[in-house]
Parts: sequence; C-alpha cells; structure tokens
Amino acid sequence: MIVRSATLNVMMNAARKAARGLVRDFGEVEQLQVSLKGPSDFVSSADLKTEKVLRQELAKARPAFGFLMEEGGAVAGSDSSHRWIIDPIDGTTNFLHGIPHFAISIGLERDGEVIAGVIYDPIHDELFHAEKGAGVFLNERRLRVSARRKVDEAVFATGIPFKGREGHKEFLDCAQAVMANCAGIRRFGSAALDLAYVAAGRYEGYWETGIKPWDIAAGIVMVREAGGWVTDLDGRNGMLNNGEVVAGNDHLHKPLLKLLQQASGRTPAAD
Ligand code: LIP
Repeated sequence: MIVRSATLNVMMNAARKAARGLVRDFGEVEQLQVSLKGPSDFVSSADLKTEKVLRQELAKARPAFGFLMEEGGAVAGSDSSHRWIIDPIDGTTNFLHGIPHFAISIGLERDGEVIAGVIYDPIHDELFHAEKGAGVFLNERRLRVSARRKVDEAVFATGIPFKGREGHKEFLDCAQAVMANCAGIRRFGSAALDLAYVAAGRYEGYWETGIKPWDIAAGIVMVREAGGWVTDLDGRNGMLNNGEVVAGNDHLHKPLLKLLQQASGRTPAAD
C-alpha cells in the first residue's frame, strides 16, 4: 500500500481532471489533420484550457503557492518558498500532429529544489508520480532505473532541434558521438516522458538542450528517486536555469555526460 502525501494526491487528482478534456480534444485533433485550416489554433486552445484546469485545482488546494506555467508565465504566490511548475501539454507538436505521445507535467519546487512531480500520459493511462525521499511510481508500481552498465548495451533518448531552435551543429556532433558507442538513440518528442522513461528503466539515459523548466521539472525528481542522476552539461544542477539536461542510470550517466562534453567541447566540472 503506497502512502502518499496530501500534496501529491492534489497533484495527481489535478492531472487526472485536466486530462479528461485533453483526451477529448486529442480525438478532435486527429479529425482536424485533414482540414485545410489545420489544428494549430485548436491545439492552442487545448493547451490553455488544460493549464486553466490545472491552475484552478492546484490554487484551490494550495492558494499561497506561486506558479511557473508554459502558457501563463510566472505568477508569484504569498508563499515565496513554493511554486508549481506546469506544462499542460508536453509534446505539443506530437499532439498537433495526432501522434499519441504527450503528457501533462506538474512539478513542485521548494526553495529552488523540485521535491515532487507528476507526469500523466492520458492516452496510455500511465501516471508517473514521485516525492523526494518517498520513491517514484508508475500507477501503483515502484520504479527503478535500468541496471545496464555498458554504453554499447544502452539506448538513449534525446530531443532534436528544428527550424527556429539553436544548436543544430552541436546536436549533430553529440548525436554522432553517442550513436557511435551505444545500442540506439530514440526521439519521442516529450522531455517529461523521456525523463519518466529513464526512471522506469525503459532506456538508460536522455539528453537535450534548449529545454524549458516546465518540460523537465517533474522528471528530475523522478529520475533521482529511481536511483539515477540528472545534471546539466557541466555536470552541475543548473538544468532549470540553462535548459540543459543529461539524465542516466547510476552506471551510465557519467559515461554519457563525458561523451557529450567531449563532443561539444565542454570542460568537465571539477569533481
Ligand atoms: C517539447 C519537449 C521536447 C522538445 C520539444 C519541445 P513542449 O516541449 O518536451 O523534448 O524536444 O522541442 O520543447 O513544447 O511540447 O512543451
């Protein structure tokens, strides 16, 4: 029997409530793929509607907490220690194209550290949840990172920059270094689910740059609670500020980080 805090229950219930409308909207988007106008405006409204439900539910339960939201930006609370970090649809491009791989992500930050996270994939009904010191779970099952120890047996996920995003050359250099040494690279399009999958042991690591705090906040605490490591490209804890994330199981985070630092010309931080 998992004993969860009241706050984590609030987060899980908010994600489930917001997901009901999102699944309905996703069904519409699949139909809109063939319309001349396309679904862009419809997805924007789905994003905003989902974020509105999340904000209402979380503010009702914890009215003093602040917010950092993908659509609504930063809203200070009377409690300056706590803030919610929310992505209503992580994997927006997937959602827009009718690709069933996206998630609602809610992180809770206390004094600059993410202490709880919920990532809900409503299409597959997979609710990942974690609290600092209490472990990470997929629905009711406790998770642990993969036990693989060798880079050449590892599958890593990443995010690929596109038109309007910087870092194309650095990405190609990093991808070349990783692909030459591992068993495979995957690009699914949701940073939140990439981190949740590292925590679940579905792959051994994940890296991306140019990422936003709301994409990764919830996943950071999940990987750490699963026994893995999450740093930025310097091997430090600056992910939420510099948009760099390197996550891995306890054996392969360091080898992955070293490959990426060498490929991108970074100097490893002193141990
Ligand atoms: C997405 C991330 C993904 C990244 C995309 C985008 P969004 O977040 O989850 O990893 O590669 O470019 O940033 O925009 O769907 O919330």
